[in-house]
Amino acid sequence: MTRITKPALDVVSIRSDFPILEQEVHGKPLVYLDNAATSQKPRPVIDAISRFYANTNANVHRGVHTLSVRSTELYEGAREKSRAFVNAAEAAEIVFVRGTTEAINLVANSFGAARVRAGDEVVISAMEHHSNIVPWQMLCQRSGAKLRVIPIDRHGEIKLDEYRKLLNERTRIVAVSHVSNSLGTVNPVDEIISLAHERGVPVLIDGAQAVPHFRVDVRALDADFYAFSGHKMFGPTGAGVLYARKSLLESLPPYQGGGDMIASVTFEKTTYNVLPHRFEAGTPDIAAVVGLGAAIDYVHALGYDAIESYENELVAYAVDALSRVPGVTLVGTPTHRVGVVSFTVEGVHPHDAGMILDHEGIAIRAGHHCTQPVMDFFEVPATNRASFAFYNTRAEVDRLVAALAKVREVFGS
Ligand code: C6P
Repeated sequence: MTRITKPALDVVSIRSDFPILEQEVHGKPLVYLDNAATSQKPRPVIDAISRFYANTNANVHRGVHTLSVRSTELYEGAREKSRAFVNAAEAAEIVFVRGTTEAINLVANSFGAARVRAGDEVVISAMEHHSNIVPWQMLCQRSGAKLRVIPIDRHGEIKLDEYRKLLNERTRIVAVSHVSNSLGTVNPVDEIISLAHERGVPVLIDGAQAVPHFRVDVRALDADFYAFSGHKMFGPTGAGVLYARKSLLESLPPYQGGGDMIASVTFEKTTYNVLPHRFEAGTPDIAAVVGLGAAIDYVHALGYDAIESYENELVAYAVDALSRVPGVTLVGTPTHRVGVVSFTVEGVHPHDAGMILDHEGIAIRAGHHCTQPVMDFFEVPATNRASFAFYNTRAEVDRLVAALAKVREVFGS
């Protein structure tokens, strides 16, 4: 008889990989619940970066000398890891960028210049991060196109019926988040993509808050563009990925000009490098890309099945515990949620709550989370946001809940 064992995470041992988690803040053990802003980095990632600078540092794609060859191997090795990570067909479809913001700006500029004209329409959703609003707004201002916004409901979910109605012969691109950073909603991106494709419209998915929590397969999704940041998935700041379908990428003009993106340059004419280098002008953040490769290895070693089942339980526990705290109201109650729980505390501004929690050693984010339209929709100036990673524990949720009692005590609410 085969026994199916539930994948488990050894969280005590995982936590020992993250040196930063060992410290105290204001005399209390740190509870880090701001993972959606940036995650912490495990020792193998920190070591990969310092090893790179200690042993290998040289520019990529430029030198015949040994260090440059090694550096290029590490950099291109990370590209192959990134390809496998999202199951892209070819490494040429992986463009290294600084992060999700740069990835979206790249597409809005390059795809925008090639394909978006006055009278055309760009569709986004009402729960987008500013990074997936402003670049499209700027494109619309430049081109005379119109920004159309899919509304959300009171649970914080996209209204698919309204989305269907927005798609038309003028739609040039759809850009939506896989997971909302302020509500935690997991959007039905497969359906969003297939509805757009029925009309021949390409789709960009902002995966910044997805890849830290579950496996993404760009081919199974049939995504045209998929963007994510390394620093939210246990890698360093400074390196992220734009996945772009090769046939699309081939048809797009370069985003920035400079070294490494060219094949030949004269004062009369420049010809461009092959993919993906055509979209990587200038010296990249090589060490960060190497660190991203190490982060991918780390996540693979834990396994997404184990990560998902652990986090699902943890976040369900947090939702339940927080919703029982008197005076606490959850903002966003989606059916399918990962990573994030936003809430308000009656009579207490989120910034004040955030400061008191900090004194208890608890790091959460308080603010609009770069999603001001979401705050407007829920008619709140800001929220408190606890965001989780696989190294967080139920005991930390309990600490948060206990500290919220203190918040209410201080404010007499
Ligand atoms: N959200 C947060 O605290 P960058 O800054 O380029 O790595 O990622 C931008 C970005 C894009 N999309 C989503 C869904 C995001 O959550 C973020 C970053 C952080 O929620 C910082 S504002």
